[in-house]
Amino acid sequence: MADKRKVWKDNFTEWFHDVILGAEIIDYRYPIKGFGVWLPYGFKIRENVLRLLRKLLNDSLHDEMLFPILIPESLFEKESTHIKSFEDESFWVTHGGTTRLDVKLALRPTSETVITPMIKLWVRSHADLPRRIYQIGSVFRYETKATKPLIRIREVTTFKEAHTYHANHEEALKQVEEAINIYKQFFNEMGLPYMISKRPQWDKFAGAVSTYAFDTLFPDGKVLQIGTVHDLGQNFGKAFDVTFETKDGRKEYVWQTSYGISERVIAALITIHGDDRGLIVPPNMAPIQVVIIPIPYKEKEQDVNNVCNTIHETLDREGIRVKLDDRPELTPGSKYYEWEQHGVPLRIEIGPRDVKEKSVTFVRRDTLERARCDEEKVVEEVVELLKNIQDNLFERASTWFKDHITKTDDLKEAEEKIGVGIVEVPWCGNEECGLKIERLIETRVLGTDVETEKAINHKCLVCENKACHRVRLARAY
Ligand code: P5A
Ligand code: ZN
Repeated sequence: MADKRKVWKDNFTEWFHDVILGAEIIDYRYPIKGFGVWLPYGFKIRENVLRLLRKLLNDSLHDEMLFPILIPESLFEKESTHIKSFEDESFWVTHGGTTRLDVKLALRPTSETVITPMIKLWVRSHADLPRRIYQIGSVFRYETKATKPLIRIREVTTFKEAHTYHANHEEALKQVEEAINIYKQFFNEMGLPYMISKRPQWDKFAGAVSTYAFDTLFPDGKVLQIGTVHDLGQNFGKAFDVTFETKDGRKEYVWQTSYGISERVIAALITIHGDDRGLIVPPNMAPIQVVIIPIPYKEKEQDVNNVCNTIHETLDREGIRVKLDDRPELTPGSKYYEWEQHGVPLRIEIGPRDVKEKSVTFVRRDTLERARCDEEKVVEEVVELLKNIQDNLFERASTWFKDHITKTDDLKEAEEKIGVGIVEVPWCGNEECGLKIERLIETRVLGTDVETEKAINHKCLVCENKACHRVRLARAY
């Protein structure tokens, strides 16, 4: 199916900037690069996203906590791979007032080195494990690549990070699986298509044994990493000397995982569902699910307004997030424009004909189709339509996503398809070949499929030796 969204696709960057300001999501004109202000409408979307995340985590035995924002250099540098990667990417506090500090303090870019030393105080024996905690707050990364609204920012204001501690590696690996399942549910509810790849060794999280990443695809053919799950092994346990007593009285280092999500998922929500008119917010996440717009006609104003008020009350009572836009100074047309741009999934129009026929008119934001129903059936119809819109958005996005994945054994075809989407090619598994292909066709190796990581009967695209995987390639944000 051809995509009718033209501006969205051909001029994606401009489209994205227009939408986040036009729909009042976030304003990055604050005079520090990569720092922004959540606007009221964006804040409400963020709240809905976080409500879902909190529910999924609380229901699976995670405890929400809050840790300090500063890390003394002496702690931060304990895990050597971790500090190597994050040292240059951190903001550092060097002074208290005008006095130079004895120990520099980093603004946390992530909190492994904040939480692990505290776990050392709390965990004594296997009976204290497992422990699953998470926090939601700001982290700071002095990103060197160009910053991008919601996508690559320097104050990540919506960083949900989970950290778990276990008595053995099997249990930690089970937690990795559990985390992947939690994120699958999360993205399904958001209506976002994704693929999960085991990142190659040279692109894993600093300090991790393995990294599993969720990637989604943008209209410009580039992938965006929208979440990661890491098996940290005992790397931090050893660096921070966190031991516990096992069942048979031995001392062992603790096993860890961590997984994180940021406002990038809101960038994905905006981008993947939007169209040439602006945002389309899936009903599950929409601050306003239904907007009612009166179409007053001379002498019928009072009747129209009465019906609008009744319907507003009826829907509100049912727990539907509904708004009646009765601003008298604006024309219905300018209201349509505004709420379409803000992505309200369903619009109800009520005019003199509707009043007379005791009916209401619907316009759905995803397809722009119109429909009518009896006034007394309005609740059932709204519930049904919202569900329909939610499902349709996910399906449309998933189809588009699948249509942009190409499997090929041919280097030339891989090169052609790489600017359009994701390409899967046979790979021998050697780092050298992986890095070579990244240079050869200007791409990124996303990694291998976690579920079908079995041997295949093909030749590596680079060295022509036997391939053991299909590896995914794409240009990436
Ligand atoms: C897991 C949580 C971590 O930091 N420590 C705690 C682990 N992993 S991560 O991959 O480095 O980050 C998790 C997710 O955060 C998003 N992200 C960002 N979003 C916006 N701007 C940034 N500068 C930024 N950096 C990371 C990514 O989605 C990443 O997967
Ligand atoms: Zn090879």
